[in-house]
Amino acid sequence: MKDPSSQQSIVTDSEDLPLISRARAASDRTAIVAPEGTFAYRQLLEASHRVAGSLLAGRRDLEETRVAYLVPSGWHHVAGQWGIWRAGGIAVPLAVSHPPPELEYVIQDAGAAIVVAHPTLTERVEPLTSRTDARFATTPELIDGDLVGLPAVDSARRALMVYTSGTTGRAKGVVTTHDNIAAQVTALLEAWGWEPSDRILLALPLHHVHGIINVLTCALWVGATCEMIPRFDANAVLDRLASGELSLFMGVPTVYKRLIAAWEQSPPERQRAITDGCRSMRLMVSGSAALPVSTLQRWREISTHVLLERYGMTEIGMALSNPLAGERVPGTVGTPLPSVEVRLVDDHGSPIGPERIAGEIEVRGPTVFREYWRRPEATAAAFHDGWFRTGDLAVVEDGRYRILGRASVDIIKTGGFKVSALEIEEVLRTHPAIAECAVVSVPDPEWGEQICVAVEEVANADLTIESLQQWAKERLAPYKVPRQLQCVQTLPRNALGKVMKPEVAKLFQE
Ligand code: MLC
Ligand code: AMP
Repeated sequence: MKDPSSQQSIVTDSEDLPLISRARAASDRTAIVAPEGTFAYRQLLEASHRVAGSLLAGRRDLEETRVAYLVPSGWHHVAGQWGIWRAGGIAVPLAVSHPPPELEYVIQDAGAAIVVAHPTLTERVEPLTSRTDARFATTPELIDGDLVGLPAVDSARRALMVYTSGTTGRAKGVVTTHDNIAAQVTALLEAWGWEPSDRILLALPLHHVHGIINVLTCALWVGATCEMIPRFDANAVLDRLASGELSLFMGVPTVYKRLIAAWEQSPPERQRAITDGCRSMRLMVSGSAALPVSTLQRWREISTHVLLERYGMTEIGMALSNPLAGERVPGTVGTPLPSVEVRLVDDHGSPIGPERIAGEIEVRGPTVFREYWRRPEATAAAFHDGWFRTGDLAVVEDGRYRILGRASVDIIKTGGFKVSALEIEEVLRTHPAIAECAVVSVPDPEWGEQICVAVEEVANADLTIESLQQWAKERLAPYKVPRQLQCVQTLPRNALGKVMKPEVAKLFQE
């Protein structure tokens, strides 16, 4: 591997994505602090240039080739992601927590022509590429590439594809362009007052926008420092908060629940150090799922911070946010971010005028994604008069939005991850003991919602939650695995034979 700190001059290339030109201006500042070491912007520019050279392998431009990459949060991840962009490719992040069938689905659906893995994850993903024509490469090989001329990448081009679950079919690739990403990032930089002097800890996964956009890309866009840990660990995060070296932190509500629990288990001296460290920070943000007011209050006692809650979605980046300065009202998600238009509509799609009437949130503006990958019908159905239909219900109170829930019972948010009940059912129906099943969620203090499944068994089956979980873990992401099982004679159905999900949910609430 080439020494990433080498001073060798970088071959000038013609591309000028803002992220890259801004990084040039930040040259000697620290970009990344990761398990592999500490890296300046200059080193990130060089490493990603080499990655781009390797990916190009003699071509002038990847021309929106999908490059799927399975790389833990850290230096190789960032160098890889930037390298894909600089070579003109579309970055398709794979989740390090996913079992092979989920990875294979994304690789195939995206039509990835190149699959990249960190050496520690080669075994999980390389066999999958042998079943497609995809080229396989490891990150050290890529970072060892040559400094060749790079293509001019137009910012209107597709940049990123994040897979997200919906109410129909399997997960869809949400395609955002470089322009979309720029709009999403600059809205947050302005609203949350990002500065080059900021230092943020990234403890979220890098296959979703919360980690990719709000934390990593915002930090690197502004010339700030992003500290990366390979996976969330409450005590490791508390140690960093206690250091007093961070200025920003962002997490989902489950992360704050975990931090509260770990703080409560700490000796008084450590508790004081954590509180002091937090006091010296300028902002802590929560999002991706509803923040319970009790969590906000407890974290305020511990950290002195009123968490800034905001609302967003993979397709639109962030849309609504409580203010950086000014009152943050618990239970609300504030007002539209810069450049984002938000409205509420009724069941007929008509905009709702007066306050205090609930409606579906629709969003318009430069932050909104381009398309679902290779699904023109689903893309068309997601828009209404040029507005993106979020499927979330809200009400406006005193000018601030309050999220009420989702229009569909089949969308579940657990630990900040969105999952589709229908997608889980499809997989569970292939279990030999399951004749029919219905997946629902119940409220859960730690995870927000917990996944439950009611099952009609085949004759003489003896299904247990343990055996089902073991089976499901090999096929589904860990956060999609059901936590409770009820075996029933027949699922509750209406006169048309449709399973009544609210009745199923009652089986688990009793
Ligand atoms: C994991 N476990 C769960 C679970 N997830 N149990 C119930 N419900 C879930 N959802 C179990 C595992 O099976 C395992 O059990 C144990 O918990 C530890 O698993 P883990 O994978 O190590 O979990 P952990 O790292 O502790 O995860 C907690 C977490 C994680 C909060 C760090 O859920 C997380 O990273 N969430 C963030 C998701 C996110 O980034 N969402 C943003 C989407 S974008 P066992 O028995 O096997 O030990 C978006 C837009 C926006 O929403 O607005 O931001
Ligand atoms: P995802 O599709 O994974 O990007 O998740 C987006 C969904 O998360 C939204 O459609 C909402 O349902 C939910 N969400 C995000 N932020 C919040 C929030 N602050 N409060 C309630 N729900 C939220």
